[in-house]
Amino acid sequence: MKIGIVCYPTYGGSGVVATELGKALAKEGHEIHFITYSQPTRLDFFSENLYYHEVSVKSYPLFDYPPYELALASKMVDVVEHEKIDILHVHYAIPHASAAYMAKQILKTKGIVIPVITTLHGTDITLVGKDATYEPVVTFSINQSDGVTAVSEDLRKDTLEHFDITREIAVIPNFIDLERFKKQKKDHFKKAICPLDEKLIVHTSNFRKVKRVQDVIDVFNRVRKVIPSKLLMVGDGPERHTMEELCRSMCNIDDVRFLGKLEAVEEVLSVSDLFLMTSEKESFGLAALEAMACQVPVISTNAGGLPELNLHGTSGFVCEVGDTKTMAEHAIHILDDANLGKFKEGALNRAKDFDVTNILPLYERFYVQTMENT
Ligand code: GMT
Repeated sequence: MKIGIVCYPTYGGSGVVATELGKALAKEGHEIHFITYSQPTRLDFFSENLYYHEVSVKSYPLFDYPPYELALASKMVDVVEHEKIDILHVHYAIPHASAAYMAKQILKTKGIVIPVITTLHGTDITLVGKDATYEPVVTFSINQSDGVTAVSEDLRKDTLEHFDITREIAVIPNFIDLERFKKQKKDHFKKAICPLDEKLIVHTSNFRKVKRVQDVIDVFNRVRKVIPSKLLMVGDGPERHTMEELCRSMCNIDDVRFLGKLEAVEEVLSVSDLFLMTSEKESFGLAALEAMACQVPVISTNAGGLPELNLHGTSGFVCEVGDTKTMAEHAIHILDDANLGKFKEGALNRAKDFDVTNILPLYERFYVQTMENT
């Protein structure tokens, strides 16, 4: 198949999923055309089946807000027409689904029928999309898509509850490449961070308010009083500075390191003992899955789709949002040498359920079905 993939090219989870999906489909022999405004972060190599079409937005003194959506729709029309694309798959509803609708209508006037699949990722529904600013357009463009998928059952339910949806939404969960995300031997790295054999706790996110990073620090603070441990904070975002200040006032700053954005996050995960995901909303929790694949147990909240991923008592523990006391108690239990091995194994076994080789065929089947029905 020739598949056009539209996504955000940045570090965000939806862009990562879209890029990894394109890469995996290309390996299977499909021709993949990424359409976005800059080179997707994880698309930094050559493959004969991968193409990248850049959307450039012309500015003009009249435009306070350059119309990206129009430039994107025009680019979709151009790529579908000239590359003979079979299907368009857009990730994150805003504004990709409505731009795809417009492209589809334009292509129709040229006698070209292009099926459109929209994958909902989370904040496009749970935060941004629900707002009256975008809700009518989101509802319309979901209903006009030829196929719609959500990355968890919870996100599917949430979408049906809050939007007037007249079509089916299939659940295709996110996935992981276990060839890349696996425990690597990085003992020298562990020694450098934990010279006294402390336990290593890690958090990765985009440091937005929705991640409740202050809870990560609170949990760490409780744990380190019982078990000698260190905390690594990976990623960057609007809350990072405030969180660094909070660490200074709450903990021994030598015990916490902020690493910023990391390309090879699996190297850090390889030496970690516990991953904390304290979000108040999380449709899936890809970062937690990456940790599990590297044999790192997870303490997460029960927000959104997290309980569908993290199995309470097996791959880690699931707690109420904000209940840092219980999170810390579970963390101390996991980090006990008598329990750690069992939880590491549980985390890896759970990750295997989301191996790309299990999930990719679900997307391929969905493409074929959607093309047949369009
Ligand atoms: O987590 C974020 O804030 C980024 C966001 C995105 O849209 O890129 O992630 C969402 O999509 C990911 C990939 O499907 C999911 O793993 C994340 O759980 C989801 N984030 C939220 O729902 C907050």
